[in-house]
Amino acid sequence: MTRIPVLIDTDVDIDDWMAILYLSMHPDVDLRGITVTGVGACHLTPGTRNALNLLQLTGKPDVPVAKGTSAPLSYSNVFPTSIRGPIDAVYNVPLPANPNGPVSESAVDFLRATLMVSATPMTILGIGGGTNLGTLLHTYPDVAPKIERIVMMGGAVYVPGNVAVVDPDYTNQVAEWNFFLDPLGGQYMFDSGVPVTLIPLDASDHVPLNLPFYDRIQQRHTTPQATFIYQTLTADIPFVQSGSFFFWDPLAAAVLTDPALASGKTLKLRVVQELDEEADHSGQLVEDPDGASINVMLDADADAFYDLFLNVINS
Ligand SMILES: [Ca+2]
Repeated sequence: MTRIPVLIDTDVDIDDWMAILYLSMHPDVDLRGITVTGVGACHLTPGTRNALNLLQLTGKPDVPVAKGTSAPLSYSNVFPTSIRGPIDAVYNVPLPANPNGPVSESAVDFLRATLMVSATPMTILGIGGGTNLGTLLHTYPDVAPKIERIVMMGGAVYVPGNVAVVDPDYTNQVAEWNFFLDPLGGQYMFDSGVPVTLIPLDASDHVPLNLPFYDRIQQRHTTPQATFIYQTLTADIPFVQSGSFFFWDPLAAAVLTDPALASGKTLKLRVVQELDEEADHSGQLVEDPDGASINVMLDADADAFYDLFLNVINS
């Protein structure tokens, strides 16, 4: 079969590392580039370096990496510094150094140029929120027909959000981080007309990253990529034990290659833009008859995901 041409937009968090390595190893995927956002878990410069080094680890050092921005299109919410530091440092787990640097173009310019010259429409895995992708689609709507679809991790439709779980200083109980950090970027993606397959918390809540999974990867990590994932999970074993760690971005990556892993329905959604510091709903996804038609995954097959993920990263 023809391999799927894929671009990844990422905030290079621990689950992004797993999603990037999974797609880089999947036989049906042709990874064409990675764009990094500093509006998320990583800071922009270390995150870009880590993306390059992950490509070195997986034997694809020449896949281009482009730096995006560190500022969201709306508000100035940020991920907790206590988490960003260890993520920037990859928990001090060693990665081989990629001799290449990032491309000179910005993420948005790189995405536009890459999409426009592609002979066939490309698929984008959006695992870093809507800043880079929303800016691209709002500024250059002519790229929309060049995108087959966006598979995006983000949002919470019928389940609670995860913002205050991670940072109790925020009052928001209804948003998921990717939409919370840039509600406008997310809305721009929805407005673009590009088909979106959304993997919200409704789906990822079914796929915990817990000790039973950790035991499996502890027993079976036969490649440098699987060994790296095992080492990073070991480095953050309290998170694995916490009950609040899920396969957010890797599930989205796996749905990109194997859509039958998840199921859901088409909903008309918009992203709440208004910020209310006392009972904040910004970044919430709400159903709206005038909203964008989004293919929303609401359930996922955890056992099938675990088997697929472990098989790909160990092959
Ligand atoms: Ca992410």
